[in-house]
Formats: sequence, structure tokens, C-alpha cells
Amino acid sequence: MAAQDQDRYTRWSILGAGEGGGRIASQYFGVAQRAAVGQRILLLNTNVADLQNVLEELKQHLTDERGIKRLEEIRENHILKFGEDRGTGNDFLVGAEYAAGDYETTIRRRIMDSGVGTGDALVSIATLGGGTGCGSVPWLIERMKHDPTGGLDKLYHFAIGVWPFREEPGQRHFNAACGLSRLLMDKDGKQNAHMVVLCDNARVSDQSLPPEAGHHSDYHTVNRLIVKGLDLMAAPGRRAMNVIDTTDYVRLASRTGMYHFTPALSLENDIEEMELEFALDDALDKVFLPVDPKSSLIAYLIVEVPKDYVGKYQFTENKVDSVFQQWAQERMQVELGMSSICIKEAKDNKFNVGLLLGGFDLRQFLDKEKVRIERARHLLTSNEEDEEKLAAYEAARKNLEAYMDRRDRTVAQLGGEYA
Ligand SMILES: Nc1nc2c(ncn2[C@@H]2O[C@H](COP(=O)(O)OP(=O)(O)OP(=O)(O)O)[C@@H](O)[C@H]2O)c(=O)[nH]1
Ligand SMILES: [Mg+2]
Repeated sequence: MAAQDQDRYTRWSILGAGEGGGRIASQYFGVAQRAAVGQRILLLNTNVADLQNVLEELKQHLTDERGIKRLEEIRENHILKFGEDRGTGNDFLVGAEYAAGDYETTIRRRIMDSGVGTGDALVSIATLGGGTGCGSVPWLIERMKHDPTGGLDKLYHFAIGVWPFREEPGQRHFNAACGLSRLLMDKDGKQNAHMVVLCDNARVSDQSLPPEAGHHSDYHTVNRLIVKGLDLMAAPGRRAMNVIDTTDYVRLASRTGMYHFTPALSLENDIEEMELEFALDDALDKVFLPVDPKSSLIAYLIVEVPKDYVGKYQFTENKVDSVFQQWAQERMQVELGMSSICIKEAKDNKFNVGLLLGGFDLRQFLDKEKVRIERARHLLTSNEEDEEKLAAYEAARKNLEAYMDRRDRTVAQLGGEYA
């Protein structure tokens, strides 16, 4: 396990591109700063107004002298407008083209100046239904993976992809399928991101969170949950018993050849009343993607407990691990798994459970999307622009097929229990 000793914790960095990706990432600028991330945050957008909105929101929190200075620093180093002013028109090819056009001149420098190039794992976030984030993030990951500047090629490149709501137009779902494929595979059909975490807007917004004063929008709830999932992923690299480090995430994934994941959370469980097994069952009902969680090949468990309870009751290292192993065997038949306990900041009597599930049946999910995606495809004509889009879709479809076939083969080797 790299990066683990008393004072050398895993450092995560956050890059958000486009409106949704930026809005999710901008939570890391917030008042409650995460030690795992610190100041390593960067927002990219083709739209100035979006970036301006983020700054306006922050302004409300950063009012004292230090805050004003911080705002200046954020403006200078942590946000960047790229591409042309006319926007992408919801076109991911344009999003990728703008990123390619500005990488050498401005984007790379901002990646370095913001510090996001200096961590251990860089998480790039995009909504997959749009053009800016969906197009630029896969392109940037592929480019950074091959860019030795400042050691960008040495980082783990993780991605968070957000799937559109069901009722959104077919074109957004079409974009999403192409974006997902590009996050998973580069232009040559090889592995792109080291790990792709998928979240479905509809599934996540179906879950409720304790209300927070002043915010009621759907997106806000979804974004908070996505960030909570990400926080839990990062937590076991920082402390605690049974460290799960970024290396573990990548290593177990590569053993199955599958590196798509989704979180499942069960939050605010009463310590005196809720048994860990039930919290795990509860999390399983709340998977962030409409897939069969029992088809997962990999599962990580992160249990977040207030400090005073760590090592007590059901929260000892051994107990958590044996409950998890047994539960995972009975409920999921996962092949690979790890568990970890970490400290919750709030000093109450509630515990949180985060599962990170990987290698589940993705075909089933994409099959349900197929009809509307194909419909959107048929709307494309044979003009030059659309031809490029059709070619991108064809490549995406082929690569996703190959990826899912690989899972079928892995499952067959394991005895076919997961099909
Ligand atoms: N979870 C979440 N989804 C969002 C948010 N904002 C937009 N979306 C979703 O993102 C998709 C649209 O993508 P945008 O983020 O607006 O697109 P973009 O990356 O700015 O790209 P453009 O098309 O160039 O504007 C839709 O599916 C929306 O439902 C957000 O704050 N949170
Ligand atoms: Mg936009």
C-alpha cells in the first residue's frame, strides 16, 4: 500500500468540468473543507456565466478579509474558462475539441497551478448528458495519462460520470453512452480512466437526505450525496483501521479487468439500534445506479463511526470485517472485497455505511437505455458534423460491447454465478 504512513496520507484532487461537473466539484470549495482534498480543486467550463455563478455562491460564504483573499486566489488559480465563447451546443465532440485546443496553452498550466496535478489520485467529474464535461473529461484523462509534465502520468485518474434523468431528451442519453464509453476506453479501445464511478441522477435523487437550510433543489441533494460517496471513498486512505488506499481500488479492479463502480450509502444509522448487517442491506437498496448490485464482483465497505465508538460494540476491526465477509458471501457472492472503519467528524451516535460496488452487470443497464439511444442516433443525418458523431457512437458502442463481453468471460471463469 503506497502512500501510507503516519504523516503521509493519500492526497485526492478534484477536477470538475462543465456545469454539473463544476457544481458538484465546487462543493469542495465550501466552508467544511476536506483534509483529503485540501485546496487541490479545479473547475473548467466553456461558459463564463457558470463559473461566475460558482464565484457568486462562494462569495456569500467568504466575506471576511481572509475569505476575500481566498476568493481572489480561487479566481486566479482554481477556475478556468476554455474553448470558444459560443459554447458546445450540447455536443461532446466540441467539448473534446475545445479541451484539445487549449490543453497546451492554458489547461495544463492551470492543472499545475491549482495543485490538482500534485496529489495521488485525481478525480475528474462530468455530467454525461452535456457537451462540455462529457467531451472534455475523457479527453483530458487520456491526455494526462500520457503527460509526464509534473508527473501527471503517474497519478491515478478516477472519473465520476453522472447519468441524465430518465425524462431528459434522448440526445442526452446518447451523449451519456458515448461519454461512458470514452471514460472507460481511450480512442484506441484501451483502458482510459483507472476507475469510473457512475451515478444516476434519478436513482440518487430518489434518496432523501436530512434537509439543509437554504437548499432545496434536486441537484443540490444529488450533488451532496455524490460528494458524500466520494468522501467515503477517500476516507480510508487517510486513517483508521484497515486502510483502503487508491492502490487497492485500482489493484482489485485490474484483477477482474472491470473498473466501473457505483456507490451505495446508508447514512445516519443509530448506533444503539441498527446492526451493521441491516445497514448493509439498507445501502444495497440505495445503489446509485439502477443495476443489480448482487451482480457485483468487487465490494468495498467503509464504515464511518464517531471517534468514541471506534473499537467498541460492533465497530472493531475484526467484527466489521467478519460481518462484511459473511454478509458479502450471503448477499452478493462478491469475489473480492475489503472493509475499513474511519472516524466520523460529528460527535453524535449515528454511523454511516458506504459500499463501493464494482464489476456489476452493466449490459442490463445499457440494454434498458438502448431504444432511446438508438432513436437519438436515427435523428442524426448524413451531414459532415453528424457523420463524425455517428462514427463516435459506433466506436463507443463497439468498445462498450467489448468491455461487457470481457465481464461475461470473467464471470464464466468464475462459474457463472453472477449472470
Ligand atoms: N447531478 C447533477 N446533474 C446535473 C447538474 N447540472 C446539470 N446536470 C445534468 O447534466 C446534464 C447536462 O449537462 P451540463 O452539466 O449542463 O452540461 P455541460 O457539461 O455544461 O455541457 P454543455 O452542453 O456544453 O453545456 C443533464 O443530464 C443534467 O441533468 C448538477 O448540478 N448535478
Ligand atoms: Mg454548460
